[in-house]
Amino acid sequence: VQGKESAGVTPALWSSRFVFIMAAVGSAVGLGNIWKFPYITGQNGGGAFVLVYLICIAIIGIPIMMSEVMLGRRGGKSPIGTMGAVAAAEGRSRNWAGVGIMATLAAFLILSFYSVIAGWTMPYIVEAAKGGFAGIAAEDSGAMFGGLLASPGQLLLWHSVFMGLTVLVSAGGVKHGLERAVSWLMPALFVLLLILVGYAMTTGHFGEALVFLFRPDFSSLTAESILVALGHAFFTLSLASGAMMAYGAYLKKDVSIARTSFTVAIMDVCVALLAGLAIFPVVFAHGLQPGEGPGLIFVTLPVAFGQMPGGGFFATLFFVLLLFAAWTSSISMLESLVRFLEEKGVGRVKAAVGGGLAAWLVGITTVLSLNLWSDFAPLAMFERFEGKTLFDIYDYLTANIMMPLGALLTAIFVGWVMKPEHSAAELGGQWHALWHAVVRYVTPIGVLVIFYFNLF
Ligand code: ILE
Repeated sequence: VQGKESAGVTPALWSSRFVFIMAAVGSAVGLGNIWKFPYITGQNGGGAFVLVYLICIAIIGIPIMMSEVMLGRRGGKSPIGTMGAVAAAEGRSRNWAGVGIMATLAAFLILSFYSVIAGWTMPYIVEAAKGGFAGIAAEDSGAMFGGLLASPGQLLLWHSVFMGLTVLVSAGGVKHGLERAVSWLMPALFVLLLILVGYAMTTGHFGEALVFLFRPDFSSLTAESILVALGHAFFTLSLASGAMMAYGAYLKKDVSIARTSFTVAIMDVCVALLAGLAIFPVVFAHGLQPGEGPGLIFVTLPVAFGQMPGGGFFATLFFVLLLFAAWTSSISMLESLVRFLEEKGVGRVKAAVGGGLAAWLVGITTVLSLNLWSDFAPLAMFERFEGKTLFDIYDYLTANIMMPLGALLTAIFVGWVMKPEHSAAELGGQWHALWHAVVRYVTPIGVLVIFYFNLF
């Protein structure tokens, strides 16, 4: 099925395994690790949630990542094209392309709000560079963040800049630029997180944070928390959004998909845990609320930087790196749509601009749900969506419904529809049997059970 014949598209392959890992890590590591993981951990009670998240990554996320990269490499097209082509090659209905359509749609919706959140990093860079965090108290930091959210104009401005940056790279082709950017970005981010963790150790509340993050208290675990943990495993690894499938299409034949997927997942988890270790000691030291919500890192980190020697410098660097991490993720969210449009004969530049513009428009509704529309809960008639703004709904719909559903269908496809010889040809002997058993049974049953307990 190595069809690279699609209209005018000649994707260059990644030049090495290292480059693919960098691109995949660039996609995986983003706001999900540094912004979302800490705040949902705080909202869902800590340790037990973290444990479930780690289990979901290990037994559901990694096998699905292997599946998506494998399918992508086999199909060699956009996720929509790939699913249709691989299914047809198995003698099955091309309607399996629906899995690709849902992934592309999820990625589009995510991109729309991701860009708004990523935009927050830019006023923080400006503020940090001006030395605005020096000695800042927790209340003032909270007020500063509140001020940003209350301003639709500011949010729109930064959302527009961020979407522009995303389109810029996407239009030039992801391979170009990404290779070089990510290989220094990820190590730098890592080092900076370590410095932050080092600071967090001096707050006197590090032990408390360790207990919060790693001592499971199962009484705080609800069926919904488990679903959130599952959804986050997909979100943070960029699964069920076409990203890994699209990037897999550019992967050389001789690269081990299993080893590569492990590496990416481990790096992704490390960044998230480091972010948690950097943030929660500060939360406890300043009497902030772990369950504070999406503003958590934007309220806590300025306080930490404000007290650290050289804090202005480190804060600036941190928010710059966060911006870059979000950037290398957002371009992967646009990739499946752009590749699909390319296959339909639209030029890459047009496809990137068109896709980005549409996501930007939808993103405006997220901007508004943070202020003018903050009381607008369009699905309030359903108990589950009570008090949820449009932004909350996009987040819930993508991470908690579309991604688990997409992953479930992917598992069914590779576990039950695709012939094992075909997946073995891509995955190599060593891991194949274990992987196959997992995607056949563990993944589908796991996702179904979690869905079941959330519905009934
Ligand atoms: N995986 C990335 C993150 O965790 C993005 C998620 C692509 C949509 O931020």
